[in-house]
Amino acid sequence: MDYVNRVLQELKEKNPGQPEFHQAATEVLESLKAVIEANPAYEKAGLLERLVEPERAVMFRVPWVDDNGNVHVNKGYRVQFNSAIGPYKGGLRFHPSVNLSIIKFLGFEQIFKNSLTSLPIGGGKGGSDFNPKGKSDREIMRFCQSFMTELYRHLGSDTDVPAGDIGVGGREVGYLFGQYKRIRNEHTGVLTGRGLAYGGSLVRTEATGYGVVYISQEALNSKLQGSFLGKRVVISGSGNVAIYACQKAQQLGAKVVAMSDSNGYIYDPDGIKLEIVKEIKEVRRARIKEYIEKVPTATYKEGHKDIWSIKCDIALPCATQNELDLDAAKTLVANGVILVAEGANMPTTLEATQYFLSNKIIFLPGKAANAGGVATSALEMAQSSSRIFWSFERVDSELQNIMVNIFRNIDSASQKYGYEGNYVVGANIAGFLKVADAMMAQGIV
Ligand code: NDP
Ligand code: 2IT
Repeated sequence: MDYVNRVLQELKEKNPGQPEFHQAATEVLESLKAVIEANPAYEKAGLLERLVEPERAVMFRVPWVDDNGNVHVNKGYRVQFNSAIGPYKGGLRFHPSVNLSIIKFLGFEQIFKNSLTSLPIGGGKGGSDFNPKGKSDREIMRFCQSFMTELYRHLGSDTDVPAGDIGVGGREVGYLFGQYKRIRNEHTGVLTGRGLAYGGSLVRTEATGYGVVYISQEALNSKLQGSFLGKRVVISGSGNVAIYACQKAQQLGAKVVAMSDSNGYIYDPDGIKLEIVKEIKEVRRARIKEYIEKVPTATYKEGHKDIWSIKCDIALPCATQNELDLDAAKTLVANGVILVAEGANMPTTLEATQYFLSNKIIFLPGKAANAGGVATSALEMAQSSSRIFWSFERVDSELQNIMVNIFRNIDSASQKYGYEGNYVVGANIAGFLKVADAMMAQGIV
């Protein structure tokens, strides 16, 4: 059995019951075969065995008291996966589905994504099975304070720097930061996605969604001499990533016709009115279904998966993992989709990914397409360290450059290794090589 398959088999044996982690590791390792076989030194150094084992994983109790005085206990996680090229960096997810498998898949992906940004950040991820839906502000605050009361000892602006993800946005980062500062008596860049009044960066809120569109625009331009102008776009989700992907796509002249939340999706053939979505989802944290009360010409359907049945040129899955399966991919291709870019982490199943690739659809995997968020987090870290903050235009232009360069790097890696146009292979190889160089240089650690 070859080295890659042996490591994958051992990984599955040693980590039973972690299907999302197996899925992410399988996708990455299988696409690295060409570089692994060309470099026997990697096997001698046990590089892959080390790469798939987190440097550290902490799991902890998060007790909190609700508004009625009832005690609750949630699970807390932080997986510090790889620090070869910089401090651990990656978001925190608060969602009832969170478990060790999900945090490990996210942390593993983050290693290669962060490497692709070209900035000095390692990979990590954390979160909790806490469900923020329906909780009061004070409950959210007490939960965040309890979560940080354990997590703080594992963090530091040069050690591990968390940020947001599903269920964790500006409000949660604020409460987490307040508790960190109180315990440590230090005002440092230990979390990103902070408010502008206390060390945050302009554009961080918009960065992931904008980045998805910037890299898609570059791919359309360089491969098809095309652009977003006049394109029909479907975006799943209506959270941070989806909203700002919609905003940038609209600014570039696209018509976004559908968005969703975990209950269902809205279809607005005249083009989504984003201010209404923002008011429902950002301000009131309500259900997207309410959109049709404001826009009677739009329709709502229960169940979020059918959103991919809507005809579009560009599909941007921006909700969650495995939300786009083989059936959805077949429908999208039959309806003439030309580009799919993953705003979410691993939204496309392995079978659906293969289907897009074999049908020559431009497919931009999450670790490239959604890297704009963490890249801008690294720009926030740079601004915090220098204690000087940049204009919106400066951060936005750095973000655009980073996304264009990521596309060029994954495109040239795909060509160099004989997989032209396969950006899954291109992104995995380009992201891996820098991490591998750093790990080889640092010895068996
Ligand atoms: P948010 O919490 O802001 O929004 C998540 C959106 O996805 C909501 O509309 C939510 O619906 C929907 N959603 C969540 N879980 C499910 C589910 N199980 N099934 C269907 N829909 C679901 O999160 P973000 O926008 O920040 O994150 C979205 C994706 O982007 C995630 O995969 C995240 O890992 C990824 N990502 C985020 C980055 C960031 O900077 N925030 C950076 C890079 C990637 P509802 O309102 O009903 O819960
Ligand atoms: O998946 C991701 O890249 C994020 N949730 C953002 C991480 C970060 O540190 O900004």
